[in-house]
Amino acid sequence: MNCSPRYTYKDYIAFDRLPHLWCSGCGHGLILKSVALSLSDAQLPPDQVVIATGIGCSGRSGDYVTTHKFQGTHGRTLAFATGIKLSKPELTVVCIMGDGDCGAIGGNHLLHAARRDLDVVAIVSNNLNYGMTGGQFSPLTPENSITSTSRGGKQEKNMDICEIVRAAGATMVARTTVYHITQLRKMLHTALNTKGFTLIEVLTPCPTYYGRYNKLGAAADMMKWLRKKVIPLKQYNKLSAEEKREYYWRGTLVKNEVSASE
Ligand SMILES: Cc1ncc(C[n+]2csc(CCOP(=O)(O)OP(=O)(O)O)c2C)c(N)n1
Ligand code: SF4
Repeated sequence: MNCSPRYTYKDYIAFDRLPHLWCSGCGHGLILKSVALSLSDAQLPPDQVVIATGIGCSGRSGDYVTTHKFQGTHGRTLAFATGIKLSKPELTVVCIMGDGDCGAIGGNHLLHAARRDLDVVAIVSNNLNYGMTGGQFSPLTPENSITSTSRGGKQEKNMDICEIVRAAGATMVARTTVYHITQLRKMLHTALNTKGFTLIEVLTPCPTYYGRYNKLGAAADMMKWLRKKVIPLKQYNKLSAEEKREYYWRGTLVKNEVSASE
């Protein structure tokens, strides 16, 4: 008997569209490969999957897949994804959005997608700024960060997109980073087997803008920065309020439903 999987991650990547347009050291490709790996883990036929993206560097992810794809207008991806899922419930819908796309202009759609708790996997590629338009700050940019629109440090408070989506009623909410790539693959696999709305926030480097403006070094240094800065949820919960301002948690914040794989 042949036990090898029918679909490998390569079946979901459009190799004829490469090379991609992302800068060297950008994390968006790692997120895309993790999505492809998790689709192969779930053995989903490419023609049963829709990758829906927004506008931004992360929004170009759909250019490099063999699945169905849809690129919505800036911030509106989840509204389109809702329509796709309602009209074709048999399809697996995965949205890939930037922190600006999903957290700023698309914030209202995010709230209502979570509230409707539709069976959609939403990934926020949080590179802490607007990459495509030149490194402006987004609601998810940490306080005091240097960006092209906060030359003296961002004065506004950071927004915790996971807490917001939890309050809105999502079935699953999780956060990790591209450094913790095995955790990301497992989270995606769980999300694909979960009925209801899932949000996975993935912290990822933008060495070209956020890293350069904040003197975080080259891409490899930014990966070490993610390793240090993003700690397990249990460890984070033991910190004082003051210490928490310096770190992100990673792990699963909410998982309301038993997944098919568990
Ligand atoms: C309605 C509208 N407003 C503004 C823009 C300009 N715009 C294009 S991409 C982008 C932000 C991209 O940042 P993010 O979503 O964080 O993705 P990244 O490029 O960092 O992956 C903006 C403001 C647009 N395309 N459409
Ligand atoms: S500008 Fe930033 S987010 Fe955009 S491709 Fe380059 S490194 Fe990636």
